[in-house]
Amino acid sequence: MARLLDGLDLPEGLKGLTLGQLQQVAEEIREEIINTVSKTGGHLASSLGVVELTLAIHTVLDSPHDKVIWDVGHQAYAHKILTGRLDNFRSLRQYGGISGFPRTDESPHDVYNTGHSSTSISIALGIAKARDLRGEGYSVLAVIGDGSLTGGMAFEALNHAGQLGSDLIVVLNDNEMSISRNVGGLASYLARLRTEPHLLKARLELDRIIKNIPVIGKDVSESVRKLKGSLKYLALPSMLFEDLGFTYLGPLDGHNIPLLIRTIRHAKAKGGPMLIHVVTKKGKGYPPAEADPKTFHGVGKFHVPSGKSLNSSNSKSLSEVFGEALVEEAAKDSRIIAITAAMPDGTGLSMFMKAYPKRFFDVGIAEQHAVTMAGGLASQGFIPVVAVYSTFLQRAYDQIVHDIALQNLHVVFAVDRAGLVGEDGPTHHGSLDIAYLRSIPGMTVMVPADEEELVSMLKFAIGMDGPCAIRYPRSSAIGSKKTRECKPIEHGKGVLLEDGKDIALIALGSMVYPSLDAAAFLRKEGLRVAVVNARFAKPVDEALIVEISEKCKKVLVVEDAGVVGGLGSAVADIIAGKVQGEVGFAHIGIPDNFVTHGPREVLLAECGLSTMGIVEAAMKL
Ligand SMILES: Cc1ncc(C[n+]2csc(CCOP(=O)(O)OP(=O)(O)O)c2C)c(N)n1
Repeated sequence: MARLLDGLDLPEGLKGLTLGQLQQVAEEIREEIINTVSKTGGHLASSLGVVELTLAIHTVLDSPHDKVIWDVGHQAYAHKILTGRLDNFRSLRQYGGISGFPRTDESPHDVYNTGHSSTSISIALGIAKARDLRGEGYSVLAVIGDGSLTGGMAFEALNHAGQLGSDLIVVLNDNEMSISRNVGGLASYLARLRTEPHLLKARLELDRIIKNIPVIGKDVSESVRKLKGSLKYLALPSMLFEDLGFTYLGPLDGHNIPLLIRTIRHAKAKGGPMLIHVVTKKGKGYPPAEADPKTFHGVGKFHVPSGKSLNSSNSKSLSEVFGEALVEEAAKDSRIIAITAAMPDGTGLSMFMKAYPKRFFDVGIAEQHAVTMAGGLASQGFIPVVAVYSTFLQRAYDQIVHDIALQNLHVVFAVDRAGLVGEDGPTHHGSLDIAYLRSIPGMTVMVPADEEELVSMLKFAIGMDGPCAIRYPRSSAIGSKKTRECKPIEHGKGVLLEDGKDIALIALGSMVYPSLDAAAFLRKEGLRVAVVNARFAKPVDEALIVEISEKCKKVLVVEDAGVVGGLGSAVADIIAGKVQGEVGFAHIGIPDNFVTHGPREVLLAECGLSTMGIVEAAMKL
């Protein structure tokens, strides 16, 4: 049967549909999302949860004249389908295909490039203010999840927006979940709003009565004091959003299309800062995702009828290797604490969470707080290990500098998903960490070549003093491909893996094995190639670099990190300042631009970071 979706002129076409037709479109969108994500992987559960909400938004608003901003943007698949990308949707997250996140270069309906959490209200407020300053008249609506609302920026923006009073609609999409179950006092507060709506309504009514009683000078009138002091008033849940200056509407069923349409219309007509609290089910409409929204938050390929993963690899991820090793260390040293910012599973810390619940903290999507809290713990003699993805640690830069390094505190940063991450694309690539960490005084930065080195570095980091980071990519343990014994880690020392005279390949982390392969290839061409595993991006092994540069006279640095400020810059400085005689130098890494999305291996090869890319760069040199 022909789909209604295919015949519509979207998004305008939604406006003339009956409720029954909108519900049919919702089902068709769900099917399209499930079928596509089962082949491409992606953020399934979050997107399924907002299908009705997205339909309601695009039925009421006139995008792109009206602006819709999706927080994180991982839930915007229905938005993409409804705004001109239905035909292309099957290319989701594929190299050359449409992105898994809103992209301004993909559609005028994507107002902002997003991927990191808790930014939507700030963006929306900025756009609303731009509109006001120009005297224009469009609506601005931000959709933010309850998980993303745990990020400090969201509160900073609510605080400011409430005061400015501009027309702005914030839709709080409350599904009780971040990636894992949402955490913190805010989650309990939202639960109370959800479960006791009658108490909330009573509070709102009383608040409105109080607001309408005249206040004389500095003194609050007698009746207000009486009302505020009454037991009834005190027993009611306070209205955080109203106190911040928003009009609160909700909680309402986020799958009820007519109710959503009515409420968004009302919010638009009323004006001022409006907060609509919708309650949705993550994974809605696909039983395996409803039953296990955590697994289906971000999935690889799966079998649609059963929901079973089609991922055939059974080797461990480096995150799991890290998590297991940390549990082992924690058994030996009770000072070890593990901290995550809403990613216990992604970072491999879920084992630790189960084994040592009292020494484990999920702080919510609050990387800044995670780092500074670690500083507080370290100042009292604990050894905090903060496991955060490279791209999200960017957010806590000042905290690393000011609250950790400047105090010379012993905090270990486990920097996961370093380098190119693949299908999530430019917002998620962890290409800047070497540069931003290397520039901090007193920081140690280690990069393991394989799982054994990762474990050794973790042990070493726990045993040392001062701030240190271990950065490792999104990849599996290389297992049987591993060809080398791991020599003990020495602070600031690299390892000469193969000696040679014609050219030295100085490789960092995941580039060590491809460099060994490239050296083997070049040797067949008659070149005597030295290969160094740099191990430390800071402090760099100066003595080894001077020695090998003077010997080989040609040096190629290979790293899966940004070329600006990466290991290559450090090596170039050493060669320029300390090495006698002429040395030919080249450096390959992630170029100075934002790399697109696609399979990690394809993106690495595009940057020249494959065995043959290294061979080519070496030959050129
Ligand atoms: C700064 C930052 N930290 C972590 C993440 C990883 N992340 C992506 S989505 C998500 C959970 C978001 O939860 P919520 O806002 O409730 O949306 P839901 O997926 O439940 O719809 C997290 C932690 C991120 N995108 N940005």
